[in-house]
Amino acid sequence: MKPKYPRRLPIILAIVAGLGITAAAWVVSRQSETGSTYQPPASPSASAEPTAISIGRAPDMALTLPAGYVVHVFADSQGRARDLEFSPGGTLLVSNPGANTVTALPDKNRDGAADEAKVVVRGGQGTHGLAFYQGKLFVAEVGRVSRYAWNESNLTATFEKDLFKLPTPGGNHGNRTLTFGPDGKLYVSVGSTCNVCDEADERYATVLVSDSEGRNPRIFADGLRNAPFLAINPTSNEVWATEMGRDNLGDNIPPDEMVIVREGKNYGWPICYGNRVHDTNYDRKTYAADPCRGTEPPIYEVPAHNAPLGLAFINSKQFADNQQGDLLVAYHGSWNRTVPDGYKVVRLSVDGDKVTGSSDFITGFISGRTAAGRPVDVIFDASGNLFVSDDRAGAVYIVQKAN
Ligand SMILES: [Ca+2]
Ligand SMILES: [Ca+2]
Repeated sequence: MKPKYPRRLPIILAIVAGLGITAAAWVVSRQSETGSTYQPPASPSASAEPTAISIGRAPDMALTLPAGYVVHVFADSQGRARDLEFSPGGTLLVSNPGANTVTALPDKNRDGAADEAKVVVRGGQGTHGLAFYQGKLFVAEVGRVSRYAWNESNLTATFEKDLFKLPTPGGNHGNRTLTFGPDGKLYVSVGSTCNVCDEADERYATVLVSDSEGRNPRIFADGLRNAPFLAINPTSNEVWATEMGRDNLGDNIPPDEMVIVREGKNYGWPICYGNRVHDTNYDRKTYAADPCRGTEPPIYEVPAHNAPLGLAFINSKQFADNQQGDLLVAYHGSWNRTVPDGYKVVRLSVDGDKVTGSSDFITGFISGRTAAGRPVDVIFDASGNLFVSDDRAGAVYIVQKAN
């Protein structure tokens, strides 16, 4: 299509030259597509060029989203697709602890579907947690945190070193995750081995912290039965997490939780759950004072057994202004409930340190008692597209605002 105002191009190029080649190319391409005077964001990142609405196929199940959003399969045949992470150059990686692999899913032609699936890490035991820091890839297995050199142009990860060991065996909750704070601190979530028990190794049921080289790993917070995914709140720079309540107390207690993980705090497990409720089913001791009084309550109670996993703070032009800073959370779904519940992605309204409400964002992973999919992790790319992993369907979906 012929640009409407071709004489403007040299002027525009001169203006944007100081903003960098990426910005210039982006403005020119928007100009020639639309002929309009579209204003780019103030500082578009290298991978912020728009992605077309995905050419991927429809998911295996009929998913329902709010009006205007569409979902397609970005990649399939990914087995137990779990943790999602973007490389600094904008390549999506997904872990598969079933096969002990990390797979790169590049979309260089930006048609919203992975061009290929390239295994970049193979081996290990329970390969699950992914993070990038200063251009390096960090991987958490059941028993260790390791670092890899990352080559964006070849899509290769080369083992460099182990940072530190993690307690083994993993038991019931062996999927470790990790995230970096803006100050370079490395946080690692280590779930409990059991439903409810006293652990022999104090590193279980904690979030650990170390520096970015893995020096001096120590317990940051404890009493966390299984905080399966961590995310840094971009406003407060604090560590937010999902947290799974115990099983076998019936359909509706205890709640799962959203928590802010703070240094030195205890979150109650194994003797307390929910909002400082003493678990007298497990802990039969009597106390002079309430043993849960000094524990940290959740900031939000998720319905029992919904199994919240991955979480992402919304920072995407494809979401409304009043939803920026809210959370998207994947509810993996119940196994321990008479009527299955969860199996969806929700948006939690966030106001400062509080969650003020919940609304469904993606539903339809389950139909009756049959779940065709189970959402695990959620992540945005630089242009605000949302990606969701599904460890039952073995898929990664891309969610976009179509209008
Ligand atoms: Ca992730
Ligand atoms: Ca592609």
